[in-house]
Amino acid sequence: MAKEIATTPYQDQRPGTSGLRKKVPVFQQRHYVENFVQSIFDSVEGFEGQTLVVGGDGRYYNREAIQKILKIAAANGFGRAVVGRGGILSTPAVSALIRSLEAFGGIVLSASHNPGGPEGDFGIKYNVANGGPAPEKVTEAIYARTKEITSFKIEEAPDVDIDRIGATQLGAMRVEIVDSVENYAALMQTLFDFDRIRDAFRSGFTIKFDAMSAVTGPYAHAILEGMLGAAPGSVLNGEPLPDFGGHHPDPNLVYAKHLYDLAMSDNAPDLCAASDGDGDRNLIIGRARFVTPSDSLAILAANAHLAPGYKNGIAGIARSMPTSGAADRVAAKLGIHMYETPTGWKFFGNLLDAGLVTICGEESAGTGSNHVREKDGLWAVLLWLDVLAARKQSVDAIVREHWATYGRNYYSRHDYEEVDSDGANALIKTLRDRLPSLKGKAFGALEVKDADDFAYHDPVDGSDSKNQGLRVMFADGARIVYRLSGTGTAGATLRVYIERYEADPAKQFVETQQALSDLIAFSHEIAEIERFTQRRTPSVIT
Ligand code: VG1
Ligand code: CO
Repeated sequence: MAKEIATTPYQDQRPGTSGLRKKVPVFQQRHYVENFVQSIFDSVEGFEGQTLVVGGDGRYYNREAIQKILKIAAANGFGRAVVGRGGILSTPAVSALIRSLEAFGGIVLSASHNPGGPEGDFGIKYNVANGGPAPEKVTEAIYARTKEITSFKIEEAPDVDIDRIGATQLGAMRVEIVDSVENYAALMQTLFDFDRIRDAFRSGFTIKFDAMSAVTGPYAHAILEGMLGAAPGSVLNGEPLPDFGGHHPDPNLVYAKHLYDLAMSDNAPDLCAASDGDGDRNLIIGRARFVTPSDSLAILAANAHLAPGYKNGIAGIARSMPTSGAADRVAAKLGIHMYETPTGWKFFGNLLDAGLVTICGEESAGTGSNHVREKDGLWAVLLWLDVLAARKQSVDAIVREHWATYGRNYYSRHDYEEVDSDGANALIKTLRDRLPSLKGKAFGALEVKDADDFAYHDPVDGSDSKNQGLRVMFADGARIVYRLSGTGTAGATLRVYIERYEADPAKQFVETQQALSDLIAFSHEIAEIERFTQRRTPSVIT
């Protein structure tokens, strides 16, 4: 029986860059999940009798949240819920399912690359019918609703058994438990030449893919080892654990250092790769060659036509503003348009839906295409594999050739994590006020050509997004960008993105931090980082 239960609103349920993310104990507060989920349903229309896809990355509290969501969805009038077995669905797999089932939307349970466990992070994100994260006007409506909500509807019924494939009834709603991997794997087969990749493995190509004890384990086992014949043991940490084995499931050079060390060692496989908690990010390291996410986007865009799914070429490329300009040079050469959007995948949805772009990417290790409306970690690995199999060259050789053709964008991101929020806000405010006076100013041999606060006008729906990051642009094309993270759950995280372009092939092999050292020093000076954050050095460098 559906019941209406009285509740008190919370004031802190504003979705960030990618959904609502908080510490687990915050979500465990009375009616915290119920309020947010009911607010989602209160903010959208027309789901009566429709399908909702539900799944998450398996982190602590995934199962409890799913039970609540199913009961609330049933009481609100959804006709069907489709859930990954055990509650497991990667973020791109949710997106793919929403699209193949023509569902009304979906709910993704994840805090992505943040640690899990009873004291770790949890998150809830709502995706719309195109399979992508809800646009800002929807997330803002949800937030407004959470501040006023006085009751929620919930089906009073025993928990659904989500571990057995099959269908059951929950009130008037049908619940279908489906295989977590099947639909996604079938989609991958339509995009890539599985025979060619299988041949490469048969001829001795080697891979190590680290699923970081998070959601991609089952996908990687089934696709890489199962369908493509990579050697057993190619997938590391392939079992999703509620606390990710106590690790930080963030595939970067800090949290996946063991993979980097392997790639640099004498026994390096041809390709080392990893994905994050919810399976939408990727890390690519060839033998002795780390590929920055910004370069990976550019290289994949330049080579996508080699894969069957993109054989007719790509319509355009989109990248988030802080992502390096490497992909811009590919777009220019291909004669296609390049779109620069604010951080977060939700800004790519309209461009993809309108057919303006085929490939999108972010410097934070997210790459994807029009096959879904989320970034997709395994997709990026498979596209790399297909390109490597087609070109029969090493990762290193492909990267070097790319730089020789297009030039190299030296790029690094410096994160100052969990700094004092007031200090971080003051830093941004002070710098924002100072931007006009920076123009024309010299820093060493570099002169500031322009400085602004990035704003985006969506060419498809005409919406505007302001205050998306402070940009200091130098005359030679170098750039420093400052913004505050919208995914953290403690204090504030200052992200500083530093970039310089080098056209001369003879100067393309300097160590990155070295190549950027003067800009790094200016990044401290320009924003007075130490004064506002009490930090001299970043906590994470990617
Ligand atoms: C970060 C990244 C951003 C990414 C977002 C979600 O956001 O910078 O590029 O889209 O995480 O990724 P922020 O606001 O903390 O900089 V994930 O893998 O959490 O879904
Ligand atoms: Co993620």
